[in-house]
Amino acid sequence: MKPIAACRTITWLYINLYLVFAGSSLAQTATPQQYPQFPSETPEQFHPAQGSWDYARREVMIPMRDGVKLHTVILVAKGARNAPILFTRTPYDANALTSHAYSSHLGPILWGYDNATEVIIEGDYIRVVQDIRGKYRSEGDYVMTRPLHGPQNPTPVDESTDTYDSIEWMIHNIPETNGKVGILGISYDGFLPLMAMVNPHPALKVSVPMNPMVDGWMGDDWFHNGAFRQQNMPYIYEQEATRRNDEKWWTDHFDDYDLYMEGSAGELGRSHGLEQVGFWRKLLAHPSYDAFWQEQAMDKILAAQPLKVPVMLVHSLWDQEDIYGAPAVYKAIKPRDVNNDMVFLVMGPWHHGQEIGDGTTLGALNFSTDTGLYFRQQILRPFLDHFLQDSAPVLGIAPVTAFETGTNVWRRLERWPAGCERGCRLESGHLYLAAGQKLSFSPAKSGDTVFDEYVSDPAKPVPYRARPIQPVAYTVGMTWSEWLADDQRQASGRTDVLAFTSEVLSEATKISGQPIVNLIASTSGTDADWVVKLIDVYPDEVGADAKMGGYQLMISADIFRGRYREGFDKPKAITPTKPLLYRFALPTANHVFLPGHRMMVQVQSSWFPLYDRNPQTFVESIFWAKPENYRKATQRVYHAPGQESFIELPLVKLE
Ligand code: PG9
Repeated sequence: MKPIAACRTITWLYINLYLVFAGSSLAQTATPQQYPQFPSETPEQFHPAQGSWDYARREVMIPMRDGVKLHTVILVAKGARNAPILFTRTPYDANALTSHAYSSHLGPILWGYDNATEVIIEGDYIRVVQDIRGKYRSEGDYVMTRPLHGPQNPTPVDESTDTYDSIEWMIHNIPETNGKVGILGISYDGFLPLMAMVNPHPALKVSVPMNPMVDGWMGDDWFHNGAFRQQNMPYIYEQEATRRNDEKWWTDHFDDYDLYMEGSAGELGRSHGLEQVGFWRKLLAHPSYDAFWQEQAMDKILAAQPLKVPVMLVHSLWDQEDIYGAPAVYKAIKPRDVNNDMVFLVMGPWHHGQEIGDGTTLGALNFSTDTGLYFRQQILRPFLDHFLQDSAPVLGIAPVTAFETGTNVWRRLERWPAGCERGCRLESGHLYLAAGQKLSFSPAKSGDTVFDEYVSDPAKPVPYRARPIQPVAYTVGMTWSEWLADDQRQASGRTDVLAFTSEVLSEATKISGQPIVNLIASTSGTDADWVVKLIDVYPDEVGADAKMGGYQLMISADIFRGRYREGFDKPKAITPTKPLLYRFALPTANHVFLPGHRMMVQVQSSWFPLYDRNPQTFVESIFWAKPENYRKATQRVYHAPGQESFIELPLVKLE
């Protein structure tokens, strides 16, 4: 809105006050001054001359059913006809996702996050990327992973209706399309293709949720089994403080370990003004698995929906952000896929989203081949082409394509979990945490020592990776994405970590599926966290790759907050010193422990600062634990007859 002439002086005064008191960023949002006799050299709107480009770029505002308009970028290769649409919806800036290079060619433009570039270019797809409501150039209100209309969302609109309305508009307003739409995306943008499967538009022919956020409490971004992932606080801050993420989190520490030692997560949030943003207030109000979380868990929602759209769920075996989501949705909806031709699963040796980039290495691991490129060319492209191209080429991909780590080969499987294509079966095997910090497939004997113990001190929590600890970030030099593949030797030598180790394996031991922890443990406190890590210990010398000598590679690991032992919605104090069963599932693995390697299980009571510290004294909400609540505790892990701690392994046996 332009200021009327009489108000000019006052407006100018205010602008100067803004500049003085609030910093220059506010000046950008102030009403621009107009000097007709000396006009701005910047046009109201700039239109790039696209004549030399090999594609057309259109930016449109697509109206939703409630009148809100969503900013949408449409990229169409010149000469395209009857082309299917690959659609991504995002809270991460549609312009940034479609402007990665200064080029007149579509390929370089599409490099990066969410863009399976080879697939789009070679398949002549129309690429559409949209800002979801409330973010960047779209109108409307933003709500974190906006729940479906219902008890958690009283409005008539949600990500499902917005997808429907957008597709309806696209098939009628993009003349080059064949009217078939596929939706794909990673993480938050992978949650959105799941939302698209609820009351889907008939033109939606396929959905590809990659590393989707599915259940924020159970095992994805916000909590794991009740332990809060506090290093995501900067994400919440930047994502919700402003529409365009231009307000940045700050820290006075180089090492995140020091930052999060300052106090509880609640206090840290308060010191940063985080309570101004709605999602943080909701997190503070819902530390347990109550209706707020249960009613927006996408696996539960989709299990109750008819299955109408073929879906390819893409999972990363070392996903440091959403390791729960894709396998959970597969488990929830697979029973509806009676002909085994609608629900596909791909699992690769990747960190979060790595399938879209170079998949040759992950931290120290080297797979000797680009597993990301293989996924895009041999799995994703045939899948999309089959369902979206008018020529509908033969599908040719297996219902499950799983990379087997250790042996480093792709397996084509009929279902998940399944040990192999044929000639084997899955069998549960108990791997016992035994006396003398040994691991064994035989149960405890009388005469064995009853327990091992350690002191967990919240004043010196176990770092989840070697210090200094970097923030959760993807900028140059940041290695957050690799942390699940870090060498665990940095933890195994600590006095507050128990490391149970097997003999050297004489034959290959393969697991496919989720290991289940059965820990019999006690604490001298009234609350405790239990971190259990299943590790592959490499031989001391690895001829082919010397740096892997003695490497301790996590295969499957997670944290469990003890107060939820009797139910995730029922936090309860733990009876001190009483041995109790803690039973929980670890993330999906598909791994072969090779001969010459050893298995290891590490147990510890903190994974800091990724997870907030358990004060080890029961308090109503750990978000608000006071300094005096943080106390040392003696933790015991039992391994006596009748009190055996073990991990149920999904062992693959040859028939
Ligand atoms: N893991 C990120 C996220 C997903 C959903 C909610 C919040 C964060 C992401 O990479 O998008």
